Amino acid sequence: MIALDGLSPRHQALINGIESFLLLGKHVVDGITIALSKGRIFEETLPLLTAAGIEPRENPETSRKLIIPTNRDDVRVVIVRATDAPTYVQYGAADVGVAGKDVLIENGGDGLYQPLDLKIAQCRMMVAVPAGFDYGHAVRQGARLRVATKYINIAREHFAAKGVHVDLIKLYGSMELAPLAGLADAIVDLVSTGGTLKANRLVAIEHIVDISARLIVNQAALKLKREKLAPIMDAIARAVGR
Ligand code: PRT
Ligand code: MG
Repeated sequence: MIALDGLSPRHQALINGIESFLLLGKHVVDGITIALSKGRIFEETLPLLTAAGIEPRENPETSRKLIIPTNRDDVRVVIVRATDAPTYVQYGAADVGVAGKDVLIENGGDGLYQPLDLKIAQCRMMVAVPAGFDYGHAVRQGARLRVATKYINIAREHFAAKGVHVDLIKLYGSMELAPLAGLADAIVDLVSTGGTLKANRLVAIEHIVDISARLIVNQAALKLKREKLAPIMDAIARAVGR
C-alpha cells in the first residue's frame, strides 16, 4: 500500500483506488483466476489444487468473499454458481475452472478447452419414477409422459433416441418433489448414493450418462498464459492419476 505523509484522506483514498485498479490490471494480465463453485466441487478440487501448490486462504462455506486469495500472489479463486463456471471461463473472466459434465453437456462447452476428467463429484444422470409406477407399460402404451428436470436438453435427446413421448417441465431444483406433488410422472436427475431417491420413494429406471467434473480452460489463456498454466495443469493431471 502506498501511503504518503500529509495527504488528505480524499487524496489517500484516490491513491488507494488507483493502486487497486493497477493491481487488478496486473492480475488480469499476469495472474491466474480459477472459477469454482461452493460445496462438493470446491471440496473435491482442494486436494488437486494442493498438489499443484495452490492453497486458498479462505473457505467459501464460512467466508462471504467471492474472490478468495491463495498462498500464491498471482493465483486467486472466484466462487461462482456451478452452472456459471463455464461462462466465466469462456469469457476469460476466469482462466480455468471446474464444471460438472452435466453442466457442460446441457449448456454446451463451446469455446472451452476440456483437457482433463478430474474424476471428482462423480454421479450418474438417471431417469427416476415413483416406486410402483409401471414406466415400461406406460411407454409401450405410447403414453405421453410428463418429465420434470433441470436438464431439458439432455432429457430431450435421451427420450427422442428412445422414441418415448414426453412433455418436459423445466425445474431449477428439488426435482424429486415433482412426482410426489403430482407435477410430473418422472424426473431426470443426478444420483450419487441413491439416498435422495430412496427417501422420496423414487426408483431409478434408466441410466443416461456417467458424470464427473472436468477441468475447463479458456482457449486464449492457454496460449497467452501457458507458462503459468501448464505446470498447474500438469500437477493436477498427476494428482488425478494417483
Ligand atoms: O446446489 P446449487 O443449486 O447451488 O447448484 P448445483 O446443484 O448445480 O451445484 P452442486 O454443488 O450441488 O453440484 C455441482 C456438481 O456436482 C453438479 O453439476 C454435478 O456435476 C456434481 N454432482 C455429483 C452432483 C451430485 N453428485 C448429486 N448427487 N450434483 C447434484 N447432486 C444432487 C442430485 O441432484 C440430487 O438432488 O444430489 C441429490 C442426489 O444425491 P444422492 O447421494 O442422494 O443420490
Ligand atoms: Mg445442488
